[in-house]
This record gives sequence, C-alpha cells and structure tokens, in this order.
Amino acid sequence: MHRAYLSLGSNVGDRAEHLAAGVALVVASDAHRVSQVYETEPVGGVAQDDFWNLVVELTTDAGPRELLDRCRAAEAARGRVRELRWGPRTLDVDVLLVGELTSDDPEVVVPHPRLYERAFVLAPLRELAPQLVSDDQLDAGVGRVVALGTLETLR
Ligand code: PH2
Ligand code: MG
Ligand code: MG
Repeated sequence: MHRAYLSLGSNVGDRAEHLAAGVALVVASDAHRVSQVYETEPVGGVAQDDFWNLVVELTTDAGPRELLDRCRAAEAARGRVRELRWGPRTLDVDVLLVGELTSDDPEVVVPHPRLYERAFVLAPLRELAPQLVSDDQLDAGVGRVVALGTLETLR
C-alpha cells in the first residue's frame, strides 16, 4: 500500500458535479481523503474561466498505469473531449504522486513534472500532506488560489 495523490480540475459546466463524480470514480474502493475545493486562476493556455481544483489522497495498491486508467475513465464519464492543450475542460484528472514510485512512461510521468510549479496543485496537496510542500514551495507556485470549502458544501 502507498499514498497516491491525484489532482482534479474543472472549468466548464457544473464544476461541483464534475468534481464530485470524478472523485467517486477515481477512488474506486480505496480509502481516501479529499481536500477543500479551491477557486483558481487558469495557468497557461488560452483566456478561460476560473477553475475549481482539489486533490484526492488514496491509500492504494494501484500503480501509475492503473491510476491513469481511472483518470481517463473519469474524464470520459464527464464528457471530456480532447481539446486544446491547457484549454477549458469539464474534468481533468492528473496523477501527481504514487508513494515513492517514479514512472517515466510518457503517458504518466510520476512525480508529475509540473507539480511544484502550480499553486492550484500545491495548495490542496499541502492541505492533505503538509510534509510534502514547504512554505517556500507554496510561495513559488504560480496563480491565485482561494479556498472555497468542502465539496459537499458547494453542491
Ligand atoms: N490545468 C491545466 C492548465 N491550467 N489552471 C488551473 N487553474 N487549474 C487547472 O486544473 C489547470 C490550469 C492543465 O491541465
Ligand atoms: Mg492537468
Ligand atoms: Mg490531464
């Protein structure tokens, strides 16, 4: 068993419903914890609406490939079409960390290569795992983020 962390984001349609459905699909039957929802400024890509982002921690035996399959199934279930890189999306789910494992599979690089660049990942990750994100790392993350509360209170 290891602790794995996934990042979920949505900026099209009913963001709370996309995130809630996404969480249910990616956790499968694994024990898990969910961060608050953060309203976040889009980083990169085209001008687009603000995202809602959160991070899920899984206690799991699943490896990077199996987690990637779950991410893709959740995205497909929310009607995501492959679009512009970094463009608007109903649901994006990315594998951030899988315990101490590393993966150089080009489809699922672990740790996520941009994990420490982005406040929309660092703020919810630090909420669940403060030991993984220092003050300086959080300060270096790009983009405005505002905690909105738990997903349940937003639905
Ligand atoms: N995802 C991206 C690119 N930019 N910006 C925010 N705020 N939130 C995201 O989830 C996000 C992004 C690529 O997946
Ligand atoms: Mg992404
Ligand atoms: Mg993605």
